[in-house]
Amino acid sequence: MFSNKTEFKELFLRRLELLHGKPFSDSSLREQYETLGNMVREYISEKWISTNEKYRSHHQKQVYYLSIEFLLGKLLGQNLLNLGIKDIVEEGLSELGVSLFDLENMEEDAGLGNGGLGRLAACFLDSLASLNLPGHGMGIRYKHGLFEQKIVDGYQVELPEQWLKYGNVWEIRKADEAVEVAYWGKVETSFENERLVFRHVDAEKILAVPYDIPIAGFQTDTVNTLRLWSAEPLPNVSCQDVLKYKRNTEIVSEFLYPDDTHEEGKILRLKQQYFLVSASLQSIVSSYRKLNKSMKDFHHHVAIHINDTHPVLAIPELMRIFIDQEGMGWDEAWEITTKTISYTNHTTLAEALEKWPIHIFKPLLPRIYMIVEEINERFCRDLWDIFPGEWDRITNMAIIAHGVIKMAHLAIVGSYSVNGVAKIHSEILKQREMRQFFEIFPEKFNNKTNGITHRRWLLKANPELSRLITDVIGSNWVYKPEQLMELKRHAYDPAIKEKFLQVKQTRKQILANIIYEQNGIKVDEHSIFDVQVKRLHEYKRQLLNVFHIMYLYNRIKEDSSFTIYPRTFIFGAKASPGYYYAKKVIKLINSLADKVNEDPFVSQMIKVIFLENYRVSLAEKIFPAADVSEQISTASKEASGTGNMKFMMNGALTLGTLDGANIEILEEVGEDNIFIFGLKAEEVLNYYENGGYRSTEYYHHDPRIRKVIDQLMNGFFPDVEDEFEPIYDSLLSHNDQYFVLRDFASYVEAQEKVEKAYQNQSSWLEKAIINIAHSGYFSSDRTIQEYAKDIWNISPVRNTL
Ligand code: NBG
Repeated sequence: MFSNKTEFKELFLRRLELLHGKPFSDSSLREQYETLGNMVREYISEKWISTNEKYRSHHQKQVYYLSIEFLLGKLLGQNLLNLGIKDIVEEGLSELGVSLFDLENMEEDAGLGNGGLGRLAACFLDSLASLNLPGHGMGIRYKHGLFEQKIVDGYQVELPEQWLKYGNVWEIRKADEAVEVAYWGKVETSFENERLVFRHVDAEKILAVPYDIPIAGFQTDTVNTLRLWSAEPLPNVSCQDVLKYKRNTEIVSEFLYPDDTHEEGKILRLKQQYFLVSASLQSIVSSYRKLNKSMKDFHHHVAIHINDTHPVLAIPELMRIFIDQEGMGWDEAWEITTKTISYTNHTTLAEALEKWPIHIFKPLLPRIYMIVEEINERFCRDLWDIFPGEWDRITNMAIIAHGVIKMAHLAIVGSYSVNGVAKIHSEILKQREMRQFFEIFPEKFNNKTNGITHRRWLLKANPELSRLITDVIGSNWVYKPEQLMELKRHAYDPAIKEKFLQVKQTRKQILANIIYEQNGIKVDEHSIFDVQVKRLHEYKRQLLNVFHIMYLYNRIKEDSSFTIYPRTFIFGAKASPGYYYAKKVIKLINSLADKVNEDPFVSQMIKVIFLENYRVSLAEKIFPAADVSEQISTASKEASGTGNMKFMMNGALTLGTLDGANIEILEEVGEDNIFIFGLKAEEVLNYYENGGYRSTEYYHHDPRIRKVIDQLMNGFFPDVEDEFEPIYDSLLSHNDQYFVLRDFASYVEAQEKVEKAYQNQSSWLEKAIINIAHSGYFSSDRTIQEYAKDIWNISPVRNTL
């Protein structure tokens, strides 16, 4: 297409005229963005086609990663970087008087996810393609991704997100590959040709139309596919109320559920889950059929991964296809299904473990329900053989019991691999949450510690730091992130430390400018940037962070000689719209921000910033600027965390509990280069099991805590009256389920250590560089290589044009 900037410019001008019917001089930024986006997609197309041909002709085993969320962010910048054409494009545009930066800003974030789980899926896609691994994503093309957050008077207000308002240059609609998905109706059973035949009749059918997005690997010709399904009415459907049918159909892919932990018992959610699964499996099976191979060999050519339990209906759906469409018997279908499907668990929070009431499930998915019932019966029979007479155990482990279907049980029984996402999380699964399953299927359980793509979170997000690293250790780390370890030798070199400091200052200044633009507050770029960005949830304990800031405020007010090193506390968090308590915490952060920032004396030492609408593109500005990474969840609750890895890779030091991947960060960097505090997971779990914690004791015995908690209610925050009563009650009347009071003293102490450590700038810089050096382990390339080898059994295929 183009191989230098002159060719690029010519083509760009011509394409712009063809696409928009006007000369460049009259074109808008949006039109220029669309032109560039289309050019880049076409640039990718040739590689895309040849990658697919290669996979097909080599009969390569391929993996399909089914996920209800893909939190992609913006694609233009990453595509330019991965294709290695960023410089040509940037220079060419600049000669035309256009800034690439401005064009990148025209793109909307593809926010088809809530938080860590969805972003992990996006990082995995980047790693699969960059490692030349045949792996594709399948998800839902929500018309509205995660809501846009506005802060009005300190409260979160949700606006519908509109990423498709101007279309999406990256996708290709494949109308001829649309499939039908059937709901409701009933199942008719008959005996034909000596076998039972099941027919799903009187169903309401909808059309699933695929939109394919190319996923280009980094400096390779491999281009994989992310297939997103959109729900549409079937043409020519005859029904009484066509408008209602259209509405019922389109709503299936209209909204992403804005809840990353609580399960909403909504029929629509179940409809979405089956929509994703049924459409994806039909399309996988139909492309397998084109290989002319026997269905008996399906699992040798196809691996299907389910990202958490949301796509677990893949198990009964694959059974349905094998039995009802391919004419297989149960045993054979079951054998192939359970050799095809693997499952990742992402949480042990009880409220997040999906359970569907039979009275919702059965009428909506009658044939699928029959299959789940059969799976359950056979499983319970097997259990009876192993544990005769142990009714309680069998009821506990059953897939269907007490009127609900337990999706995690179905996932474990129907897949060959079950993994957690950090060492401690996988251990908790084996030893506690899923212990009874581990006892009978020990071989299924394994750990795959999460990772992040260094291409987005370092190369793209922090070009300044990336250049510095390359100056110091050469560019091999870009291809092999574990080689970041080479940096460690240079951690004590004063000249390099100085350069690192300059980069950090540059990035802090960039974020300070954004803060000023968005919040109208000037922050000191030489203060410690102490950051907590993640979904708002009680277990993540933004409240602990808030209490520490309130405590500092009180100290400064009480004692005029008390001083601290200047700090800017930065928050970013969306609360699920129905999560009442989390929204109270957002209001509290904003009330505190006003109190602190408006105080002429206190604000010389501390500032509190709440950045609204936290999302991937904003995150790319935040991580590079952070000094301190707040990872302060109640131990045992955060399955892994991935933000912790992004901070580390950008040279921030972790202040955290021994939870999730924090533990592995500690193992990597050593205790001198991280700040650990608080209860350990064992201790927390022990309290839950045996009792023994009384939050009021901490309230009465620690005056610092008492003062802070009283301030929630005593008018300290003007004009909010009893706004924070639910928080107050949860801590004192409901015994503080997340141990905020219990960990307070230890947190304050750790914060004091952070402050002291920061003031020894030279040693702080060493610690920061050591963190970057060790962050290679947390590249999703490492994670994906482990999945590829241990779970999926797939190997790289190099596509050369
Ligand atoms: C989240 C966990 C995080 C973890 C991500 C990715 C869910 C259900 N789980 O700790 O809370 O990092 O998954 O594995 O969203």
